[in-house]
Amino acid sequence: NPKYPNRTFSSDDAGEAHSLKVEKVLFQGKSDYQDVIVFQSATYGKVLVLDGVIQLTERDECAYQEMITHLPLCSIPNPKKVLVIGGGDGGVLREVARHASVEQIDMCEIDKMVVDVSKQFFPNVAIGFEDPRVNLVIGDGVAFLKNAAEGSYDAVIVDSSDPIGPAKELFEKPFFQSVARALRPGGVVCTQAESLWLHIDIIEDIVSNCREIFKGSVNYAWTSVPTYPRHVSLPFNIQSHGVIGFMLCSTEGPDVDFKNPVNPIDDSSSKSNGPLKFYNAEIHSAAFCLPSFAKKVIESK
Ligand code: AAT
Repeated sequence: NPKYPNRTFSSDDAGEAHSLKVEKVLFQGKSDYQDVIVFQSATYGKVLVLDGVIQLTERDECAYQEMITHLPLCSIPNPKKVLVIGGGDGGVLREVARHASVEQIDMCEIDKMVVDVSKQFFPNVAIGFEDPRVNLVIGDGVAFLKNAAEGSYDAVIVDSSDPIGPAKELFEKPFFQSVARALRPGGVVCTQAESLWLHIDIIEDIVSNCREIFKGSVNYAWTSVPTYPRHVSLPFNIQSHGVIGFMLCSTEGPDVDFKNPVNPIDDSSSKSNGPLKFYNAEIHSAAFCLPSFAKKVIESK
């Protein structure tokens, strides 16, 4: 990656490895945008891999999908209109659907193959597509947001892959500007924001862009997802790292205090979508506590 010359996005030179054993490759395809693989792992169930990067495993997807969704949606009262960028597996939709106040869920995912593969191999994740409030658009999230009506969303969730390949622009300033434009005053965004341990320079860039653009509050949160965010070269070396972060920002308007959730989930959808496995109010607040080395970088921006 020319922008971050010291960052390794390949497993070959990472200098460390936490591995998953591949039992069987179940699907291998090439879409217009990326290589798509599904394999059966020995200990994490089925795994979805895009361009050599783990996107989800059956065992730990709950941590990521619940946190990226409920950190923003539990931070504002009565979210009604929600936009999801990426997230073609449907897991974030499944989580948004737990919020009874939500009336409309738009999703813009670039790659139809991800949606199809998820429906075929990950029915407990793709169940999110069955909610009648969902409108799925297959297209580029950058273009979708450029054309979105101003002030139209209460929350935008950017469930995107890493800043190489089709998701590159989702980490850049013009994209954040169009997110801010599409949000109502006091609206919130939550974006996938890499690992404190591996990508502090990328995080630093994202934070400084967000501080310029979002005039409400700007926060970084993180959680543990054992299989993130590392890379795969079959048949060996399924590497993971264990930590993933989120950028949470609000636009100017009613104050949003992300650290103190105001909108607990009335989990009436748990019958169809299964119970929450990871998220709770304590872990919500705890996610914003940063290690000292990260505080220095993030709070000085
Ligand atoms: N919930 C699963 C986790 C993901 S999925 C990321 C999704 O973003 C993929 O389906 C990919 O096709 C989609 N995507 C990538 N670029 C774009 C774009 N420009 N517009 C719309 N969708 C896009 C993320 C896992 C994070 C892994 C951390 N290393």
